[in-house]
Amino acid sequence: MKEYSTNKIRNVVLASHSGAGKTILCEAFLHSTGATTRMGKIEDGTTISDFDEEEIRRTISLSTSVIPVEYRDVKVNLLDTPGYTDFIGEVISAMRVADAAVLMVDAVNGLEVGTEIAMDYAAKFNLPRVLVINKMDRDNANFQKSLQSVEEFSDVRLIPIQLPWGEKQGFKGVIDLISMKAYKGKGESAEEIPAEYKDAAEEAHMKLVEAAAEGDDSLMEKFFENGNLTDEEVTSGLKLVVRSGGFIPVLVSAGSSEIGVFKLLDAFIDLLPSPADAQKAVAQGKNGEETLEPTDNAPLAIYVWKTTADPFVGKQTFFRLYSGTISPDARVWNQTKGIEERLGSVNIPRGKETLSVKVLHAGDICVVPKLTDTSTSNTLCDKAHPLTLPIPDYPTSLFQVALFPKTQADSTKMSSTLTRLCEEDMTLTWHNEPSTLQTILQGMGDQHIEVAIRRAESKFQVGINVHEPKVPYQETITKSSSAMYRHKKQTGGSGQFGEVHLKVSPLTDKEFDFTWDVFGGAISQSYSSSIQKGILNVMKEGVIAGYPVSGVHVSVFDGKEHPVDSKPVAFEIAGREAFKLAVREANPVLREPIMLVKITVPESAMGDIMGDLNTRRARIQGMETQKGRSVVTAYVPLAEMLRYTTTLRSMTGGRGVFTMEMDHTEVVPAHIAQPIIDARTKELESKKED
Ligand SMILES: Nc1nc2c(ncn2[C@@H]2O[C@H](COP(=O)(O)OP(=O)(O)OP(=O)(O)O)[C@@H](O)[C@H]2O)c(=O)[nH]1
Ligand SMILES: [Mg+2]
Repeated sequence: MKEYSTNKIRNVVLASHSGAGKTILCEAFLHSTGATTRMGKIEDGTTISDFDEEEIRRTISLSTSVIPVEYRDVKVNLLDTPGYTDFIGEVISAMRVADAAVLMVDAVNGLEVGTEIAMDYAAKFNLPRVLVINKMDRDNANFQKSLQSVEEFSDVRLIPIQLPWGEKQGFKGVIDLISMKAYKGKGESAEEIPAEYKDAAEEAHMKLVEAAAEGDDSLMEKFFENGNLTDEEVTSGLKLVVRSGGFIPVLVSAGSSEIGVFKLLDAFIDLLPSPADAQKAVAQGKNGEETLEPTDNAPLAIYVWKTTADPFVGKQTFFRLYSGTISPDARVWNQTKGIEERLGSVNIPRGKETLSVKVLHAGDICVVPKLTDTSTSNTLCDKAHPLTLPIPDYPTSLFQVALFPKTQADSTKMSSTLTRLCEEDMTLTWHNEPSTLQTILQGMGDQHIEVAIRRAESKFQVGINVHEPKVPYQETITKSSSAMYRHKKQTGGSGQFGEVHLKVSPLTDKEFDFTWDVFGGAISQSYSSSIQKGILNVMKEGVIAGYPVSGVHVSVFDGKEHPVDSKPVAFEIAGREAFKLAVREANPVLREPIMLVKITVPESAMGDIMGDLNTRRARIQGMETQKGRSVVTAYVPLAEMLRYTTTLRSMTGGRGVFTMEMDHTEVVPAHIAQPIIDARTKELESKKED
């Protein structure tokens, strides 16, 4: 691919609710600029952007693709993100490296929650924004209503710079309010605005000129003097107000019929900043913060925003070059990992394709193969000039599942596969839960998990079954109790004999304590470690419900031994059994993790949320409302929160979010504990029968 210098690049993230038409719009840009010879279709799985097997199967985007569009000697790197909320991590990573955001709404549906979330993130990243009202060709498309729905939500003013030329099946093209010309179809040539749109266009033009004048004091003066500005002045004023976040320009299109595409590209190129004049990135250097100059001769600074591992294609590392240049075979320093990496070829990604370049200039986005040790969010730089670029905050993934390998062969490959999948995705994590001995995968929602499991299967040939995870209950005792056990096997051969008397008492500040209180040498202290071993083994397995025992002090105070038949194993068994008996008599209970939960929802959903929390044994700690959003904090048992991600989403139409962290443990109420204990008793009995 052709080389593009810094000021000839635009890095633009496309973000919206699922289905607003981002992927097809990219397809339209590629087709209308001649990069492809035909438009791909979502339904046929033939788009450049959604090339992944799972994307094709589900007909939605699941990860961000880079679509470079070459137009007017500029390269617009479009980052086509997934709109489905489970994949918000992809949107965050893309926004991290974009200089501007194009937000989209479907002209029939108006503002939907996915676009609201995207708008919030774009504001958080301080990105200049434009809004595209797309699918103007659909039955029931309504420009004014869609615009209004966004205006009601947005803190930033919206200013149309185009009006639709017709609507629904009659959507012909766009009326450009800067040049005051009409553009049919793709927008190749200008014509007079049709008479019936003249008045509306005049009125909208004046509003636009006034908004543009706000960009600059000298423009404002001119505007007051003459009552108008030239096209160039309007564009330069708009550029400034868009960059300062003062206004969001509004455009219209119909991606699938390629209407308005050139005028969109014109707006991206004219109004959105190139890396040379975008907000500058800041990195942590040797002597504190350093502002990165987006030029070729500045010290090298690279942020890795995406990696993909594929056993066939190998590892691909996507990064943005913030400053400096790179060429094939360059050696770079991975500051995060403290290792040197050698880049092989340097390529521009376009969907799954990679187009090689000789030099990559500051500001560009590229992909390189085979950087085995570099992972997402790493910084690459010059070893002599170490830099670290900040990693954005990702939401904590709270949707958990327990994983079980389908076969023995799957079991040996499962953890390495999970590690690779999680390395690619900042919102996916896994761990082995010691208290339940389960392998836990955490993601943003059921779809996110499902996609990960399918990838494990199709890419890494690892079969995994998914279950609801066990709650990490703990068993503990609530009073002291003593018990004795005699283990005796003295028929034939070498015998076994050991007798242990012990006392268990509750311990609040520690998991376990053991004291040897045998007086007069009834049993030799040399058996102490065997007895302890027997006890610790039971503690792991549990006594009443199969969960680990904790908070117990054990005192061994008496016993008996046999001069010949006593041996360590006999005492291990006696210790184990005596402990079980003692625990059963010590009013054993289950304790459960109690989470501190913070739920943020639109105020109107508050009633439903509170009603639902009441059914979850929640203890409300606080409630406040600000700017139409309510925040509830509550203590809720983890057992009641396992599928809350899904519940909250359906109660709030996807507008609710929550966080939770383990706060303390509490005794499980008897009516809830009993069925758990009964189930375990049954399980043990059926094992005995086997
Ligand atoms: N009528 C009409 N349909 C469109 C237009 N653009 C896209 N579509 C259709 O709308 C559906 C969704 O389009 P996509 O491009 O996949 O939407 P997206 O925003 O990428 O969706 P996600 O990847 O899920 O976030 C597809 O069936 C498209 O064919 C348009 O301009 N007009
Ligand atoms: Mg898409």
